[in-house]
Amino acid sequence: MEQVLHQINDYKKEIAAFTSIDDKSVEEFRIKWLGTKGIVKAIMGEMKNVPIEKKKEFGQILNDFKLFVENKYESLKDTISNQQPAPDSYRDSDKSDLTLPGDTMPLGSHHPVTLMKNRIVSIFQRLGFAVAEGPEIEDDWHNFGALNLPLHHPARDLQDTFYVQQNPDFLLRTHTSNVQIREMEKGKLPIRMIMPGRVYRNETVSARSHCFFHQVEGLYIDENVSFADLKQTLYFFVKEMYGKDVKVRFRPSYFPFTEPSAEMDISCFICGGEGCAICKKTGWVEILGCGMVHPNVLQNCGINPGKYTGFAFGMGIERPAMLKYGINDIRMFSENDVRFLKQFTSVI
Ligand code: 2NM
Repeated sequence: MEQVLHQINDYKKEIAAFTSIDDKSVEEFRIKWLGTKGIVKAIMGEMKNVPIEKKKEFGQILNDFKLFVENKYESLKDTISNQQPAPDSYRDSDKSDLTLPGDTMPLGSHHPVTLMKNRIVSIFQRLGFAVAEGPEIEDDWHNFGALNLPLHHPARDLQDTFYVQQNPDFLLRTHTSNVQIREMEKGKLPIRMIMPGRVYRNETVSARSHCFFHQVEGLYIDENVSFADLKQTLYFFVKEMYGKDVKVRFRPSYFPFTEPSAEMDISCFICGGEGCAICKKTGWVEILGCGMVHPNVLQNCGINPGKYTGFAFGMGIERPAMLKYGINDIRMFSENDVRFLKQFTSVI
């Protein structure tokens, strides 16, 4: 028993000297002293070896010891929970590894239609074209009338054009030419502008065509603008867009708003002109329509066709984007499937 009393005194010294730095060491303290296999439990076991007349005295000592350990444990817990968390990260610098790389930021991406539009627009900007935009809900005059489309032209048909149901004087523009008309009406000449934007056609949606898509149109009006200017401008565009080895051809065409009118093909950039599915074995791919602005259109916008001439052109954005990025269904562009969109991360 003498021995046990000595032991208890040694334990008390050890416990009194103990300090903790964190939750973990406090828990280790509890397990060591107060756990089910701990020292306090073991010492209590000594009671059975104590002679009956000493039990009261010894029991008191053991109880005191147990209380002593429990109080220490409670005060250790208090010290830890009273420790304030560091108010900011550099107070923590002894625990943080400042040489670690920072967290990566999630990157967004540009939509492939935006990517293609930006490529087209920036080529014309380098030639001095400014960018203009206009309304997608338009009146009949700016979408059709001013563009020399006769009243019963099939494009005006409900079959092809979305009219606003509550007020059929308004429609969803079928091309961005409405912006050209609005710029010409302002009467500030010369005009050298390109007009990118969304347009709407009442078509059955399929993998190849959609009821809305995007266009870039261009307009250049000044004194003495000729078809040669049109051709050289478009040659420059094709060279910048598709490379210097691509061949170009113009085919005569018809649009009510241009005279003469043409469609422009480039040698197939998939097969190089050998003939493939993209060019339908012709070796040529149509990329845009163009022409000299019809004198009636100039007149409609208050521009004197005896003094001024101009050229205009228009091209779609989705089809070249599909060819460039290998997209085989036009509906992908408007489904907003993140798995599709995030493939364009870091593309500029
Ligand atoms: C095209 C093709 C040819 C065009 C003409 C005009 C305007 F307003 F000046 F008359 N704007 N856009 C035009 C000409 C558009 O797209 C295939």
